[in-house]
Amino acid sequence: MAQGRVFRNASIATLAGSEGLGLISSGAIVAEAGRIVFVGPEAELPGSRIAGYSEMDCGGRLITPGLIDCHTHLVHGGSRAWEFEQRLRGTSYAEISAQGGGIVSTVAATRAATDDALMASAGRRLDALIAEGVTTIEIKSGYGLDRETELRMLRVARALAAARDIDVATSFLGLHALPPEYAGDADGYVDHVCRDILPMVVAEGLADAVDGFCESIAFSPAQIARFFTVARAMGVPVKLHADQLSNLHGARLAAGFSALSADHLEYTDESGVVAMAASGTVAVLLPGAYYTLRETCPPPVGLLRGHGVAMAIATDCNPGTSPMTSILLAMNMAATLFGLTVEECLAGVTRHAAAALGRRGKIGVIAPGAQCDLAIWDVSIPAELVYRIGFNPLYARIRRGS
Ligand code: DI6
Ligand code: FE
Repeated sequence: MAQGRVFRNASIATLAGSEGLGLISSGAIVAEAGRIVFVGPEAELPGSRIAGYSEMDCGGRLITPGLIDCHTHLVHGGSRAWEFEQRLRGTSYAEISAQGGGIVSTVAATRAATDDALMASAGRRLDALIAEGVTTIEIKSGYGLDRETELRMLRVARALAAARDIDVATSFLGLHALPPEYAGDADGYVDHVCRDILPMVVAEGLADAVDGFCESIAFSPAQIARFFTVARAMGVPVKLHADQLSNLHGARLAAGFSALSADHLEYTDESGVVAMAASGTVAVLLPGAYYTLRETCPPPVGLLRGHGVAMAIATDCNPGTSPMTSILLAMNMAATLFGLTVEECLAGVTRHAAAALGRRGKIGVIAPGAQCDLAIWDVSIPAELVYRIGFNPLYARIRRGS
């Protein structure tokens, strides 16, 4: 069977158990038709089954599951570098907004961009993540805020999956910010999203989940709940930007809708963490935004750990608050800024990131039945993946077995 493939002579972090890295030294992996059929010590390789399979000698290198960036705003027009420069000069965020900066400037740039321009700029960012061993990425809409541009953003995200060697999960972030046309009428905009945009997104199969931004500068818990109720009735799972800048009990709200994930969580309290534990909602930590905003209140990692809430880590790649296209740096920041262990960091970009996308066990683990997405690293121990800053030790990236 020509499509069979064997990876041997490797140290393997399977991430397959419920805890730890699941390390196998002197290990091997067998893939058939893009799926893993065996992982274990080389001595246990099923000899007759793999006769004639193509082999790769990994030279003792470390293999992890292909990495998963489970929260990005990769598709957007323009840049906010000028705004960054202004802030360095001491201009406040409010002044910048008054000058037409902030999210609305990205909305204007995204609406004005052609599909080709959106593909090209997102493609360059995507290539940076692919070069670090990312094999699945989540991409949100949310910089269109009108029907045409939201649909375009999601179509571009889907098209990126065909243009590159990567799996893309899409989220319809309809409630990201209030578009200028609806200034002073947030409820009217929520109605419009629920009635006129979401049904078209669903009919075209453009979203694997919906997302919202629950914050005083964005949408209220009641508005988010209205949107989530409609989405759930249509069978679409939900995710939420929750408690990033203040505690509006977004984590609890998300858990009440059995959200796949609640993301950010800087201001989440114990009742939110308890609710997430009960609903199996994954906590997605976004240290790039925390760093960029020079936040001082980190997410409640001790509580999340204590209540057994799975923690994922993502780049939050967006032009305003996290202009970051490195999942390795996100891991380093999660360790240094939030106190995650090496094992937690690696689980955060593999097993738990998969769960945040509703793909638990299908990706993000090296186990029989999972998709054979692998990252092979020129490192001697797993900690090296978290410890270096600005260095990429990827040796090879395997997607669906090849
Ligand atoms: N949280 C954020 O930090 C950003 N969006 C969100 O939901 C801000 C995005 C931007 O400034 O463009
Ligand atoms: Fe975000």
